[in-house]
Amino acid sequence: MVDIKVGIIMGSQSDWPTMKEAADILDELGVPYEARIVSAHRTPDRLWEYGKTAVERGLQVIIAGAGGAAHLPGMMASKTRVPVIGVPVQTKALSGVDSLYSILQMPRGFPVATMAIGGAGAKNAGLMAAQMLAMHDADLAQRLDDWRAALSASIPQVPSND
Ligand code: RP5
Repeated sequence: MVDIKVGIIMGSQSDWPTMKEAADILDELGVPYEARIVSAHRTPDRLWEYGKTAVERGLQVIIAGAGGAAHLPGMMASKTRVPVIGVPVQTKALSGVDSLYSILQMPRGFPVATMAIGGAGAKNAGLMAAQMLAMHDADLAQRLDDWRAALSASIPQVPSND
């Protein structure tokens, strides 16, 4: 059975195109994960159950994305000591600043590691989760080092006019 250490959760199906960026980079790095829709407002019992069982199920990091009144990452952080990385999903009305502030401004005692708004934040959340797991996984650490070196090598020194 595959050992799943990363949970990707999101408030709505509409968050998936953003959160898929986290899933894609984890795929690229060979990190197994699960993806679930867990809404703080629409499915609070599902949220509670997910948080209550996260440690015993072996999760080591949770990536939580939500938009608007984005309570999911903070509520998940209140329910489990598994580290939560929050991804503010870009919204139409307020461009994701609402999501950012909702996720970022946690009270003392219940931290959420908050990423940038949108796809860049989701991709960085996947990378951050992989980096956390790489602390105790030498093969993954090597894959991450290779990935980072390839990204650096892809950046030209001289700007192009094309
Ligand atoms: C939040 O409300 C979700 O995380 C989503 O970003 C936003 C809108 O949800 P839908 O109305 O598209 O389902 O709970």
